[in-house]
Amino acid sequence: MEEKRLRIAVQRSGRLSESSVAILRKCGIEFGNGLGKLRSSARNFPVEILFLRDDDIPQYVEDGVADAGIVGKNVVFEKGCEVEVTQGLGFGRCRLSLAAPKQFTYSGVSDLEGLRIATSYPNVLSEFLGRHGVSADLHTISGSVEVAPSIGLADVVCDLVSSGSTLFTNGLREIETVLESEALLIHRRLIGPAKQEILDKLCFRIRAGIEAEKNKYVLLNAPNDKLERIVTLLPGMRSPSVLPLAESGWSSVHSVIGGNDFWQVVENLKAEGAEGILVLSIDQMVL
Ligand code: PRT
Ligand code: ZN
Repeated sequence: MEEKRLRIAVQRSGRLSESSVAILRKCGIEFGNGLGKLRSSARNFPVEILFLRDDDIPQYVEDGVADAGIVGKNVVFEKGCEVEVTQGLGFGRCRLSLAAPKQFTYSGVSDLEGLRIATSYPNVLSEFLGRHGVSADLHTISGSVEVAPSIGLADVVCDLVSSGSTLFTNGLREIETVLESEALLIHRRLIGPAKQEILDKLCFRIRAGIEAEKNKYVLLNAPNDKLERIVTLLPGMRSPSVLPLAESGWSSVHSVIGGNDFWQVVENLKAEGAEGILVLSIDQMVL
């Protein structure tokens, strides 16, 4: 009999831990925070959360110890495990980049031919160099890759970068992006129908949360003679809702706008005569 509980592995302690727990909680799943524990069963949804080291997650998912997991694309690609990518989660963004001492002159990947490159990502890097027909001498080290050039261990490094400050403080300059990464939800290849159903429900909720974060809900009042212009500024999901106000000659307009450019839209609305503009965050958005 197939167990009717989906086991999801998340990073126990590290950069992805907080956001992994937060995205599951945002799906309405209630569970303990795993402090000092390896696993936690949800109280109101058929999932069990396993708290593990991120490097182990792809293998555990391939082996079926976990049915699904949340882990960086960089780790999934490096491990090369037989798992399916369910969807990108939009957090934990970083890039795996090649970086060289500031004085290094770089004009293209072929300049790396024969150089010593220190990295914790030998598989992703080999694949990248192979694709560019370049062979280099890779040194696999597990941490503090950025110090390798200054201690004479390597000419160039290939490491994860987010703000770039680690490279900068070590006198290194980013020269090439090897992989753009974010946290991924992954799942095992052969997942039974009961677990697939739970996974589908989970994905539905995750997508509603991600979509909601990309948008804002806007409400405003407008004199009826300005409505036509104002409505053209607000595409909405289908089209904006327009409701009459108690005061004659005025309407209330409700719509959804993209979260990135909402300031520009608000300024345009105000310029066209909108008043009492409210911009609200959206919790979930089901399209
Ligand atoms: O203990 P465990 O094995 O579970 O964790 P870990 O130490 O291996 O991983 P952790 O928690 O450091 O990172 C987990 C995941 O977060 C990574 O696999 C990436 O997918 C993602 N991530 C996002 C990052 C970064 N941003 C990041 N900046 N992982 C590491 N870094 C490091 C990078 O290695 C470098 O040392 O941060 C430094 C660079 O940061 P900037 O901001 O100075 O550029
Ligand atoms: Zn790790």
